[in-house]
Amino acid sequence: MQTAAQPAVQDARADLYRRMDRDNLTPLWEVLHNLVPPQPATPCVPALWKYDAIRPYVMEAGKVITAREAVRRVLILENPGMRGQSCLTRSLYCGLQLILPGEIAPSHRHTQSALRFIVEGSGAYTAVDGERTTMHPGDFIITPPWTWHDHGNPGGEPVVWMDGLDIQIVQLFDAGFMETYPEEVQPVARPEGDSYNRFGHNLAPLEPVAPFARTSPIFSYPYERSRETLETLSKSEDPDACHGWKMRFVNPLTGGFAMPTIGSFVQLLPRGFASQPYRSTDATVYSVVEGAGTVRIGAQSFAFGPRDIFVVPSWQAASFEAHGECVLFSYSDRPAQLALGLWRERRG
Ligand code: GTQ
Repeated sequence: MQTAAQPAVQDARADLYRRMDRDNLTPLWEVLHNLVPPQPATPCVPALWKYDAIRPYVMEAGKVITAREAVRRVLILENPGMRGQSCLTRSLYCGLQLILPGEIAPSHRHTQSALRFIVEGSGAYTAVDGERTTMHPGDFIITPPWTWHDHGNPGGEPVVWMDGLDIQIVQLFDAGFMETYPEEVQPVARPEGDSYNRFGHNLAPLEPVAPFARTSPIFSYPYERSRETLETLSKSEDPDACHGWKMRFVNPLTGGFAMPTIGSFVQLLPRGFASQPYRSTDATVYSVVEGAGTVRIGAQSFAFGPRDIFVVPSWQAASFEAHGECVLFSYSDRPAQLALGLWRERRG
C-alpha cells in the first residue's frame, strides 16, 4: 500500500511526468495495476440477443441494400461494453449475414479465418477454393485463411447465418491482408462433398496433404452428424455436471481444433438439467440451436430460445438451466490461448 507523498514530492513527480511526456515516456508505476491485473478485467459484458427481436432488422437490411452492393450484408453484434469496436469478445467478431434468393456475395479472400453457423433457411451455398457446400440450419462451415470464398442463394428462401471471425486477433498482430477475386463468382473445380469424402470418413489420402494448412481440410460439418453424435452419447453416459454432453469440432489430420485461432463446440443439455457453474479464460459466443432455458452469467440471468445468441465473458461463471432438451453451438479463442499457454478453467 502506497502512502500519500508529500506535496513537494508530488510536484517533483508531476513535473517529471510532464517533461518526459513530450518524449513519449510514461511512468509504469502509475498504470501497473491496470496493466497486470490480479485476474482478467475485461470490458466485455454478458449479453443476449433474442433472434425474434433482431430478425426484423436483418430482413429490413435485405430491402435497403443488395448482397452485391454490401459485399457482405451483415449486422455486427457488438458487445455493449465495447461499442464501436466491431467485436463481441475482445478477440472475436460476430455478425448475422443474410442472403436472399437469387443473390450472390462476391468472391474475395483474407487472412482472417471465418466460421459460419447456419441459423435460418436452407439452399444457399458458400464456396471455398473451388468447392461449394449447401447450407442447412445447424451446419458448421469454415472459411480457412487466404481461401477464395463467395456465397450464393439459388434456393427459394432467405438464409441467415452467424459469422464468427478472428478479426481482432489478426488486428492485434497487424497481420491482415485482403484481395478481391477478378470475377464475382469463382469457378467450381470439385463436386460438392469432395472434401468431406476425402477427410470426413475416418480415412485420409496417402500423401500427407493439408489443403488448408493449419485449418481442417473439412470445411463443412453437417448438423445431422453432430446431432446424431450427441444423441448417441447421451444414451451411453451421464452428462458432465458443467457441460452436459459437449464435443469440439476437430481437424481430422491433427486431432486438434478445426481452426488454429477459433475453437468450436456443440453440446446437448437434457431436459430439466441444471449445470454446475463453470468459468474459463476464453470468452465464448453461443448460438442456440434447439430448446429453451436460462443461462446465468455472473450475477445476471438470461432466458434463451432457438436462434438466440449470447456471450459469456472471460472468467465469469456461467451455469445453465435447460427447460427442454437444448443444443448449443459455441465458439471462442481457446486454441489461440492454449497455443500461447494462457488458457485456464475452473469448475464449480
Ligand atoms: O463472409 O467473407 O461477417 O469477410 C465479415 C467479414 C463476413 C465474409 C463477415 C467477411 C465476411
